[in-house]
Amino acid sequence: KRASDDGDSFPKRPRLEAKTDLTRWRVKDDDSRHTWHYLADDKAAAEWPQSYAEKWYLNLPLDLPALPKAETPLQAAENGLTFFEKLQLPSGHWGCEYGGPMFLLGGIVITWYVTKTPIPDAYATEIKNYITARAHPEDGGWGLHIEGESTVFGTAMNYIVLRLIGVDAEDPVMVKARATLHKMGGAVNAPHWAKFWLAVLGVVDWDIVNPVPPEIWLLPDWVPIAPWRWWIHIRQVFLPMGYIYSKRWSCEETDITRELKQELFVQPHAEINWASHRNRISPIDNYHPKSWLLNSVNWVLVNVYNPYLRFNFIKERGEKWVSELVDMEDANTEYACLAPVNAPMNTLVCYIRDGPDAFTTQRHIERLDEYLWVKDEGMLCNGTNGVQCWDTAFAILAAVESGLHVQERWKPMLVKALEYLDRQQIRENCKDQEKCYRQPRKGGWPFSNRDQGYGVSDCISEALKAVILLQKTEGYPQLLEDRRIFDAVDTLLLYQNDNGGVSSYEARRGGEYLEMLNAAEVFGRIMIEYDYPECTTACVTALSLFHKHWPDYRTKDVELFIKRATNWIKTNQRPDGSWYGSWGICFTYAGMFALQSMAAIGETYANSQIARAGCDFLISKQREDGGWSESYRACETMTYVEHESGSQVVQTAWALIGLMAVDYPDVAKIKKGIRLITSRQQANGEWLQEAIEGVFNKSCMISYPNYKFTFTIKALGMFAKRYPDERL
Ligand code: LAN
Repeated sequence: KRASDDGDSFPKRPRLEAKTDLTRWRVKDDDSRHTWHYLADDKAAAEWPQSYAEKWYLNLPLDLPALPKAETPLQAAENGLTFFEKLQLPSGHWGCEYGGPMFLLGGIVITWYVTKTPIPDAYATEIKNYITARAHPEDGGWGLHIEGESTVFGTAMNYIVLRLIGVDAEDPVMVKARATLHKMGGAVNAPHWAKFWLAVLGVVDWDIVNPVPPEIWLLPDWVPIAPWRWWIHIRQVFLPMGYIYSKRWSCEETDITRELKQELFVQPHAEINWASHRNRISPIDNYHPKSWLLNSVNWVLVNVYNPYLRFNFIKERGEKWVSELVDMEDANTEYACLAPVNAPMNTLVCYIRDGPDAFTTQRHIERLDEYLWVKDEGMLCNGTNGVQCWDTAFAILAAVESGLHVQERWKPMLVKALEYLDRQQIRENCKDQEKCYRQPRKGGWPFSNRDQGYGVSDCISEALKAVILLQKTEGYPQLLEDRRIFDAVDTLLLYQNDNGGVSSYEARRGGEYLEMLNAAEVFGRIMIEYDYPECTTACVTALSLFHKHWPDYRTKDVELFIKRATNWIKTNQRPDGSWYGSWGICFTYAGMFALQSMAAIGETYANSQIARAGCDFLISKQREDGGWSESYRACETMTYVEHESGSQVVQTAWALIGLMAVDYPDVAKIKKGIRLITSRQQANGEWLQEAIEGVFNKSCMISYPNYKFTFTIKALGMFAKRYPDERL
């Protein structure tokens, strides 16, 4: 009898059930390293009861009593906070699903499969359920993100995931998806990143993958296209990809991969001329077609460099340097990695290089679990290893904005949140930071948690504001001494670009010409850091607050930063008064931030043309019911688009915060928006999930489930502070 269905060295395939018992799922909060556990054993389940937060993530009934009906906006904020407090996790932060992208799970599941990692039955069952629930209702395929139309990328990757976890090829879900995949020309029409994973799995030949030479990392730093200049997410993906590409490593053939070879293509597998499909891509996937330059470079690499010039010593030097950089990324992130695209790739590098039992490989495999999340629809892959610091900072800011932080009632929750941010501040720079092309991070905060270890301009800013505001309030512990606040400021000041704008993870290092080398096809504007009104504003407001309390620390640098940043915000305003947002949807999100920048330098509706135009734009989009309702389509089309399902609480809160920040004078209009928010509040204080809130790379949507608390409460609190006598 065989030990497994795929050959002796493979673990047994998971057993798929129709569903798991959602009341048995628990999330372990190891100082915000989240892992999901299925407690099949009754005793274990009884000893570890499900918390409100877990029930809420899983959409199970919370059975909370109705709160006294809010008569004022402040009471509505308090009711909201009463509910939100129940979702705080033991380590003091707030967790959430962070789904949306539909191209991430494939990397993880393929990596599990090829590294022969057993997949727990409960995981496999809920992965099957999530992917099935998210199949396109008409054609049964999958898109780049949950709201998108089917693409070869999404369909091929999710089809493979389902097959690898044991779904039968003749299951109706698979039959329908396969028909859609075939209609789009089959997997040979997949974009580069999918072709890479298909080659790893051994279902295509490496000749179909456009070159990713690790030698590019040997270019001297002064070369304008050297990889250290690329946006961090692109360079950290191309790094491990280059190693694996260079090794042309593929998994041995198994029953499933043999079957996949028949299922994924419209041509007979044996007859496919792989090299001839290298540049084939379905038009739906081809968001950013490769430039003539990149196509020419690829041609030279494939036809001249690889066969004639790629001497072993160059190849080996490239591999060695890339392998060292992979190790540095692993060391700098405790094997968590930057995001779920490079995490499985680095895992695979360690597996290929160090073997299955090595610490590096095993540690990676453990940490991959932190990208997974369970909700009522099933198990998905989050866009990062969480939203911990980001959401926790906004939670504090919402409470402070409402003035609730001074009440004893809220101190325990807020002190826990402050202690969390205290522990999550990054305390050291990366070891040999110049060598691995990292900018100083000491004093910064990450988007998720400290293990991940990447400071982001606006994550540092929001966390810094939260810490300062609480620590400057009587009765709060002084956890961060001044030196640590200064460290944060020193790090923050490094993020400004030459034109005054601020980017995300690093200051810009290369020119826009680098987009000519964008090989990913599915995303636009990813090769370098750009300027963002959101990130720029967060820095402005944080530095302004800091400056108020420590006017003597680096006075000139701080003032100049603010001046240059707000000047950039002004030039970034569009003729209609709006700002385009890159990380939330879209003009509403960016408008809120940009107007806060204006407020920080004393520019208001009364005295500033910019602020007035910004307000007028927002007001022109207010709906009859008082709310706002921008759709994710606005991000793609770069024009304001209304959401088909009407006003959204998060959108409404964003618009109101922007308007109130610059003292928009017509209270009646603001009050109408506030009424919309309170009318949607449930008796237990919560707000229900509405349309998706976030975006990246213009085309990919992503969920921020906690925004419906943090921003609504903030808007209510701001209103209550400004108009204390207004009743609902
Ligand atoms: C995020 C999430 C947070 C976001 C904000 C802090 C909101 C923003 O203001 C700055 C940029 C940042 C940190 C950001 C960058 C890109 C991320 C990490 C994401 C949108 C979450 C997922 C995305 C990442 C690139 C997904 C993996 C995909 C690849 C193309 C590598």
